Amino acid sequence: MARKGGGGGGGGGGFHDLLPVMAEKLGGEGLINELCNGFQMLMDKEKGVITLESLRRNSSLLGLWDMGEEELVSMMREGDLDGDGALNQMEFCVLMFRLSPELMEESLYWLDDALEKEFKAS
Ligand SMILES: [Ca+2]
Repeated sequence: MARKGGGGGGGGGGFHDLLPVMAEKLGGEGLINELCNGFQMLMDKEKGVITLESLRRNSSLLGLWDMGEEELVSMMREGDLDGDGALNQMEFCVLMFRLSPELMEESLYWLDDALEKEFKAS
């Protein structure tokens, strides 16, 4: 009934498609909060960052994150801006926005601001 056809074809769907919908519903700030909640759910509780292992373990908890090992690995690689092998909250949020170009446009102001703070802080 609610099963989607699957069967190859398009570019994957999944959480990519969800972001613009969420953005509309929640507005910019609300979405950012949602993303950060996502981070909390996916992170390694002890380390306070998302590792490949915590991502693998927790992504299934979210249900909608229907991603294979390869996608997880490439997501980590793409998101890890400072190359320490883990995603911190900022890297995670930036990655989410990068994965959703539509949303990105609307949120550039926020990203700029956040990145500026991040770079100044480090
Ligand atoms: Ca990192």
